[in-house]
Amino acid sequence: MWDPMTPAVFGKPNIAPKDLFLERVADVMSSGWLTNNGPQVRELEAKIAEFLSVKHVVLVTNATIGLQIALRALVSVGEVIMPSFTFAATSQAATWCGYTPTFVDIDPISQQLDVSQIEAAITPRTRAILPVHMWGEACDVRAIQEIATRHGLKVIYDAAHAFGSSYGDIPIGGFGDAEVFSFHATKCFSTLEGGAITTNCDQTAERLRELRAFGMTPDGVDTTGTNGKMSELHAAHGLSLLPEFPAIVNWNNRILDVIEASIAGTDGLRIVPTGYRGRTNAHYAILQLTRHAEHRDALITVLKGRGIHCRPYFTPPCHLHTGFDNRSHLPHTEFAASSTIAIPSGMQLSEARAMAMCDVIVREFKALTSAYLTVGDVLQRKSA
Ligand code: T4K
Repeated sequence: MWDPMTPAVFGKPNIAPKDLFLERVADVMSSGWLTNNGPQVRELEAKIAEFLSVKHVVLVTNATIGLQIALRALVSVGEVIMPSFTFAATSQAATWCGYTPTFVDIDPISQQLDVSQIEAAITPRTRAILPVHMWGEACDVRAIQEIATRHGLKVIYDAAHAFGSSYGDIPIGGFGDAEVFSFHATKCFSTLEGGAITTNCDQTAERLRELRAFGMTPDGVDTTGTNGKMSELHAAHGLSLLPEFPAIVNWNNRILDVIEASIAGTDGLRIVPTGYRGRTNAHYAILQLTRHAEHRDALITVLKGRGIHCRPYFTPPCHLHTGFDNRSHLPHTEFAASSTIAIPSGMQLSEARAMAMCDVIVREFKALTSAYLTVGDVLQRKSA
């Protein structure tokens, strides 16, 4: 039985054990070294590099700044191919630095950039591909790299959702020219605000470190620099949470299995599939109304009243944001943006609570939509 008095919230942070965190906070405060590539930042960079089996980790203030720094380090100004079905940060990182996004539609099943559409979007001004490991699932990295190599393009992955996920057995972090993780409070692994750029290239790493700190180089100051440094207190949270992270991922996967099994078989609903290209951190449970999508927002409101706090994503999709040429039509993106709901998942749920939550979701969906049968529904029922 679902208890609405004990709500579940999409985006509930994974918080480090208080005693470990406060111990580190005390160390930082008494050390007198608070930011500017301090010891906590360097320790977290080294530990993440080992965890992801990647050569270089450059911690930054957040993934948005991380994407900007990675673009500036690797890509000359021009067009960047990316999905429109993503958080605003992906396209804003590019436009803020003067790049022009070229939006490509998604595959309707995975909700990831449709790789088969990349080549048609390449023009003489295209400089890079910026795919998103959507919902923590690895992109088709081999196919993307093959296209990029053939056309001389850089690849920067928006890996904001994908810390701890893998492509086969290979951790996300070492693909393309660089990958950018978000460690925002709502992410699977968090430094409250924060992010990391990862790369296996020594030269790129050096450039990323320079641009993160005002573009200061041994020869002078580069005007494309910014301040993207992570503070010691943010890194301290990450260091205190990292030992817990494998257990979090295991539990997330268990809960996502329960949610998938509980929703499966409900006509008109599905959980967006993950885990088919490798293991994911299973941080997101993404519900989609495959039919009756016009009731998405009503369903979110009803569920909120039942203590299940959800969030519609990504509405509006990037190509419809103010300032873009929003005459282009990306049908799968637009349908996903009107039909997708991020539901609570992970550490806040027991298996029994996950099942009870899904019962409520299914019941409320059926109650909302049964009053609105389409001709197709009626014919289907008659023939059943
Ligand atoms: N690329 C992609 C693909 C991304 O998804 C993101 C960020 C980025 C790049 C950029 O990363 P950062 O620059 O942020 O590092 C949230 C996050 O703020 C954002 O980081 C994240 N993606 C996005 C998917 O979700 P909002 O606008 O949905 O956040 P908000 O405030 O509505 O919170 C979402 C839910 O989390 C709510 O139900 C409440 C809950 N929550 C939130 C916070 C902040 C808590 O329970 N506690 C909290 O402290 O963007």
